[in-house]
Order: sequence, then structure tokens, then C-alpha cells
Amino acid sequence: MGKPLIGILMGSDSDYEVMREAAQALQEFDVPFEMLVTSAHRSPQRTSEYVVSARARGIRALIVGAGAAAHLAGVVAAETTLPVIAVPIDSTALKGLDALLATVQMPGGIPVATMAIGKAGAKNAGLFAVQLLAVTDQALAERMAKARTLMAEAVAEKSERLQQRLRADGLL
Ligand code: RP5
Repeated sequence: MGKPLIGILMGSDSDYEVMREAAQALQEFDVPFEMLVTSAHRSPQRTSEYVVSARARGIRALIVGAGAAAHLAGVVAAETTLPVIAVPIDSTALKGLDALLATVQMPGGIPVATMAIGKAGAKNAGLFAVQLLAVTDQALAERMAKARTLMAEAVAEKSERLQQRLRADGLL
């Protein structure tokens, strides 16, 4: 893989199981990325140093996962005009609702594109980052369109398997 185009940040290594979905989505489309742990609360200076240097190092968008009182995506967005895609993590007793509300309710002026809570959100964050790159990369756009076609075919196959089960169960 070449120089990273996407930065994936997370508040703790305990977020990795969720955030690896974003990494896998990027890898599927051969988009180089880097991944690090940095916290809005526990390491504010490390967070700031990474974010302010990101654009000059060739990073095009940032994917940010955090749980609990999740300020990381907003803090990151405050320090850069790169697109920030957030993933609320279900790491507390509130099952990610806390992180979702903390992340999604950004005051006007500093946007954060917030995905769903947990693994689906992390996967979509990766795919959304690929889509951002595909705006100016026709080959990448075509690969994404092909992936959508395969997805649609898989749905049709699932439906066909369902018909077989219905027949096996004597319901058809
Ligand atoms: C957040 O607190 C992290 O993003 C993580 O989801 C949560 C718990 O962190 P650890 O206590 O596991 O380090 O900042």
C-alpha cells in the first residue's frame, strides 16, 4: 500500500474491534490508511498534533471512533477542514446512545458526518471515505458500482435460498 490517504482515529484500543470494520472496508478497495489511538480527554495534545499535520501529509479524510462522552470527532473537526466521519462506539452501559448523541449534535459551523453506532457505522465510515475519494477517481467509482451490483445479486440469492426453505418446510 502507498502513502496513507485516510486516517482512522479511536479514543481507546478497546474501540479496535469496531473500528477494524472501517479498515477492512478501505482495504477492500485498496485505499491506504493509518490507524491510531488518541483521546480527546486523555491525550488532547497528541490528538491536536496528529490532526493539524494530517492534510500536509496527504490525508484526505479522517474516520473517528469514540465511545462514552464522545468528543473526539468534534475536537478533531475543530482542528481541520478535512472531512471528518464519526463512528459512535457502544462501549458503555448506555450502548452507544451516549456516544451517538454527543457526536451527532454538533453546533452549526463545524460539521461531523456521523454514522450508525458500532460495527455497521464503522463499515459505512470506511465505505463513505472510499466514496469521497471516488468523486475524483473514476476507476474507484467503477469498483464501488461493481461492489453494489454484487451486493444486489447476494440479496437475490438469499431470497432464492428462502424459497428453498419454504419448500422444505412445506409452506410453499
Ligand atoms: C472512550 O472511552 C473510548 O473511545 C472508549 O470507547 C471508551 C472507553 O475507553 P477505555 O476505558 O476502554 O480506554 O474515550
